[in-house]
Amino acid sequence: MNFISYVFKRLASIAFFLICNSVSADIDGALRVTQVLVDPPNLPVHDQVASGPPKIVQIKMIIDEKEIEIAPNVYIHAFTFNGTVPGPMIVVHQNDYVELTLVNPTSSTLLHNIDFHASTGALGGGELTKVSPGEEVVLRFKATKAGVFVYHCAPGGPMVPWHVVHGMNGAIMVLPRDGLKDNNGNRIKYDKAFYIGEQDFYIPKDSSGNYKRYKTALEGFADELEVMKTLQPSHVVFNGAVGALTGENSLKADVGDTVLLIHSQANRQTYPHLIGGHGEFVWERGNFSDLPQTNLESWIIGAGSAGAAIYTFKQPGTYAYLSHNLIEAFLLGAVAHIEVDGKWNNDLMEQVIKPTAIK
Ligand SMILES: [Cu+2]
Repeated sequence: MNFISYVFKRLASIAFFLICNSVSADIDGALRVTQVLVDPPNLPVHDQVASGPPKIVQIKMIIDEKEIEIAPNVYIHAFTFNGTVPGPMIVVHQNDYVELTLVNPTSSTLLHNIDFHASTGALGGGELTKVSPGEEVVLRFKATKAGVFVYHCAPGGPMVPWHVVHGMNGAIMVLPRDGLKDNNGNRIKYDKAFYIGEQDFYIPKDSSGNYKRYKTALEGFADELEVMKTLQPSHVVFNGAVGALTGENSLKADVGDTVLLIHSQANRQTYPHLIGGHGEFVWERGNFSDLPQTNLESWIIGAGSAGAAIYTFKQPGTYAYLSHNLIEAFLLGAVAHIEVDGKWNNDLMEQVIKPTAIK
């Protein structure tokens, strides 16, 4: 009995060894970890400084075609990674491997894929990740460049901009293995990080001037292409809808918090500005290999890229973080609020005399 049990245990351990090796030995035995993706503006749990050698970071994204309300009574059949606009932020360290399982459920109507600007080769993975409804695919790429980068769907031809302006984009942050550095090369730690994904929408209007609502995404295709070709978005919003990051949905911080704000725009240029604060350290084009710029009043995120800015809050209050194309911020929706708690510093600002009648 003991002998049978011994043989059984040996066989089980050999089988276990083979299974483990068949999974982990494909990249020099790199450790596999699973990253649980979360909805923006939050980032997944992550270390700011890498521990150990490069890992294989496994993630899973499920494509979700769903109608969303982007402003009161304005709807679009969004194409999403994991159900949100933008898709989830991925966080890895330089030279980690990103291993994505991309699932296009049978409930979908269209083919989708993913182009990672952080990757090298084969249309950013776009050529290797085309999945029709009912299919899934696994792509692995090495994140060799440190920075923040856009990813987006790119199925080909006019479908590329059409899918992108239906919300099918997101971002990945590839941190230097030893963390972020300031302009003197000293380590910066952030207390909080938020992901703001800016989205331009092009919603057609009917002859009465009301926004049109379609039964299916494809029904709106021809109308939407005409609006898209004007290059004049009907809405420019943060995180999928007007007001997604204001009021009850405001971001929260305390005086003294060092906050990392990552901002992506997959389709056009934008100009982030923090009213009442500054971009103390800014990677305007998202490249963490270069030293950051300092103390910017506003900064430029190029079309098809992400940028990152760090600010340590010094005063309490409600800060507006917006596109300083103020028409887009105040009339089209590109604004977020950050509510900051703490003690007011009169040395930095004080109302010396309240408004009174002119003497
Ligand atoms: Cu798509």
